Amino acid sequence: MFCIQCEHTMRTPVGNGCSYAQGMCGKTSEISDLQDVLVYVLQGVSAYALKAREFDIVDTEIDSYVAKAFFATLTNVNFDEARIIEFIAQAQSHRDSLRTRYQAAATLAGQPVVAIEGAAALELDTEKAALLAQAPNAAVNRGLAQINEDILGLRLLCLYGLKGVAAYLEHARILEQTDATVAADFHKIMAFLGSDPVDMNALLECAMDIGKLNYQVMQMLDLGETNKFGHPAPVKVNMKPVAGKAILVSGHDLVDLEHILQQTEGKGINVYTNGEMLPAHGYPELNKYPHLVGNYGSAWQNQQTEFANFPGAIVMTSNCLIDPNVGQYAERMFTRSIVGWPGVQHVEGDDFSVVIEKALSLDGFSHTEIPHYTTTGFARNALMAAAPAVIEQVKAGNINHFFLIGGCDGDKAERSYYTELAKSLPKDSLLLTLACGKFKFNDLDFGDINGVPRFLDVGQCNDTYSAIQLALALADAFECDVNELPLSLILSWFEQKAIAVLLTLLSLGIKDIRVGPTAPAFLTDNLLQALNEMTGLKLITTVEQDLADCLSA
Ligand code: FS2
Ligand code: SF4
Repeated sequence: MFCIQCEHTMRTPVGNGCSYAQGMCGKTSEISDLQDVLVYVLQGVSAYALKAREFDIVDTEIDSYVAKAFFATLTNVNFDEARIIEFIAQAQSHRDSLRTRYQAAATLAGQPVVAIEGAAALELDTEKAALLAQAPNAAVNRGLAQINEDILGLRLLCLYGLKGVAAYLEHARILEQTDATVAADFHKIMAFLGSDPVDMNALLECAMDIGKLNYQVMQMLDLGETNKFGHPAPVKVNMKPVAGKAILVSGHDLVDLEHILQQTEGKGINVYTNGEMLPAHGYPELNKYPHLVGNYGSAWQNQQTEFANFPGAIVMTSNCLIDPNVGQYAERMFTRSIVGWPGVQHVEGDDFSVVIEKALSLDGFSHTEIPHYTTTGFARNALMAAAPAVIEQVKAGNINHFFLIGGCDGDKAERSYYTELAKSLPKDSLLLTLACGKFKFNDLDFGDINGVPRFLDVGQCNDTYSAIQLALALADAFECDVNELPLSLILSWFEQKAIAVLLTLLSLGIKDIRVGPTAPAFLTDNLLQALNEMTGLKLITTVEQDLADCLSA
């Protein structure tokens, strides 16, 4: 086992990365190895998807499958060995199908048939032992003896960034947003990474291409969500329980939430959002359901206590899932889509009866607590509607700085930096936030500046797209470059969606981003220095120092 993809990876004096019997997330070495084999086989699928395209053979089902299966290997998504083995078998069959069709088309056209080496040539038995035997060849640090740590670091930056893109592609697909050009670009990068590249410049270029691709995918996702559920509008969300039977919906998939809301209508069940699902309240087509009563709990790392105390059924629609056996709620938890945990019931299709039955069989909340509210819904349209008032207040000298403090949450003590930072912001500044990192401060009252709320929750991690639109609009209004705006981006990262988002911001030329709580362990000091020289990317330091630097820039 060698996995170094998230911020919680093991860091030891003799080397970084989870490499023993189990990762910090609870992923066993066998699951980790099987996931490596899956990713390697998927790189082979992409290699043939690309070759097939030379003869206009495009299989959209396989395009979607590659992204979906890749998503299953993201941190805190799928811990179910049987499901990973099934993904590998399907991937092989898709690769073989594309290869056969490509070979037939090339032969028919009288062109030489190219046999692709590496990942694309791997023939696997689907027995677990045989798959595990292949793990050293498929490991993400394969061939380390032939390359230096900087090349490995760049390969991993690209691989993990692309994994984040794959997750957003799958979210977009569920919302009926697919794009043949985007799929081709995705396969191209996937196949390139499967070829074990060694050229530093090509890898750096690839990282920027991944960022640009992710921008397009976030745009597709934004379109899918707003087409289906309307444009988010600012809304107050109760963070406290209401008496009655209950279902908790966590993760990013708004379509699942809609199905649950539809199927629980009139059944006396209250539905709550959790974690990254909180921004769902801003969407008119979801907020219209009166039994969507609020949000329960905070970010993923608090699941084991918060879910244990939730007296209803729990649905994980996507990341982040952690061991449900610790809090003994596995029997009232349900996974969806790419999510999996052995022994937790997996719901396929759109029928949530089993979840509803479970919720009805449980006690629910016995009493209603005094409400406490947060506000969400400041996505693209709401931000654009607020922009004239914001610009007016900037011109009047009442708003002097914008902070984007967002990204992933986590349980490390040093993440209190983000709470302290939010509390310490000057009163003439606005705070934009997104993703689950907002739970570090979204229960605080930030007040307003002459009617403009100081706290603006833009949405989920993928709604970085909306924040970018606001930055571009402000730059346009003030006739300057985005980097000349009084705007500071201070990000927290944990998993691979955050890497994809970071690459997007870097590929757009956004400079001087701060990231924490620690640097990705797969990036060497050389790479961090190179990125700093290219983009000004730096690590967070102390609240006092960073604030002083941001305000004097
Ligand atoms: Fe939070 Fe976890 Fe959005 Fe990340 S719920 S860290 O995967 O995706 O953010
Ligand atoms: Fe370790 Fe993170 Fe990989 Fe889990 S996902 S094994 S915690 S690096």
